[in-house]
Amino acid sequence: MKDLTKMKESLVNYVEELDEDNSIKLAKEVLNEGIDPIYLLDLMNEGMKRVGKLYDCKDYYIADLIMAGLIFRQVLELEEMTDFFRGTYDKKTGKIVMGTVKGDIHDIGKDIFRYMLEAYGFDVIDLGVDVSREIFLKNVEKHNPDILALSGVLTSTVDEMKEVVNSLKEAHLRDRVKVIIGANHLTHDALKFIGADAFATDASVGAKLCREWMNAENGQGVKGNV
Ligand code: B12
Repeated sequence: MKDLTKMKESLVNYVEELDEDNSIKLAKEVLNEGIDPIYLLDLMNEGMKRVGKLYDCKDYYIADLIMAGLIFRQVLELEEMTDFFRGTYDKKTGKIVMGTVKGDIHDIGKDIFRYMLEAYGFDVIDLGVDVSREIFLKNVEKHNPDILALSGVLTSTVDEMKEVVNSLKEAHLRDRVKVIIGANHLTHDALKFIGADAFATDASVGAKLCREWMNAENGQGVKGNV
């Protein structure tokens, strides 16, 4: 019988130490032991937070952040993980346009959110990273989504998120789309400042909220024009 608690601790430590081989090997092992994939992401996130702290203290450098990102990405793309996120809904729940705002190239949290939405049966148009307000606007006009989701891991993205929402207002589109913003640093004050409808510091909380919005809108989670 394997000691799962010890395995989980070791996994966070391996990520912190940027030990690629052992992180991936152990991630596979804990999945085989039946750990919830969402919980595995939380463990990986804990390791990333420690990496971030080491970077803050100047013990780690940008190359170390890159390495941490690569390790997380490989775990996210393990077969067991992609199987877990594969959609089980045969009807389209709703349509979402999403992306990381201009000035920010972090995409792991955004991608986790996307996988969760896809698993819920959303039709997702992911615009990628470093997306300008003009591109967001163009795609809202083009796709007429139910929801616009903005990611911005850097604290400096708050102003850009506000500008995206302002662009929607100027184009008279704000009332036609719900806006959710997501990142660790977001707060109620930031939400108010930006003018979005909701914020989440956790992708799974955000994805659940989007599903609730759709259920409230049409009672069945299926949009008429999808
Ligand atoms: C890996 C990493 C990188 C990688 C990113 C690789 C990639 N493909 O994403 C690279 C090397 C590119 C990078 C670059 C930089 N980084 Co960096 N990076 C990190 C690190 C270590 C982990 C980020 C991560 O992937 N975490 C795991 C994922 C799952 O977490 P997440 O993205 O935050 O997502 C969670 C939530 O935010 C939320 N979420 C995210 N998006 C969305 C969207 C929606 C709609 C919802 C609902 C939820 C949601 O859900 C997720 C959890 O469930 C963090 C440290 C940390 N504490 O996070 C620093 C960190 C974010 N980086 C930081 C910095 C400073 C930088 C650089 C400026 C460094 C530099 N000098 O160049 C550049 C910025 C480049 C740019 N223009 O964007 C700082 C930011 C500080 C700040 N105050 O803004 C951090 C916090 C490190 C630190 N402590 O200093 N980085």
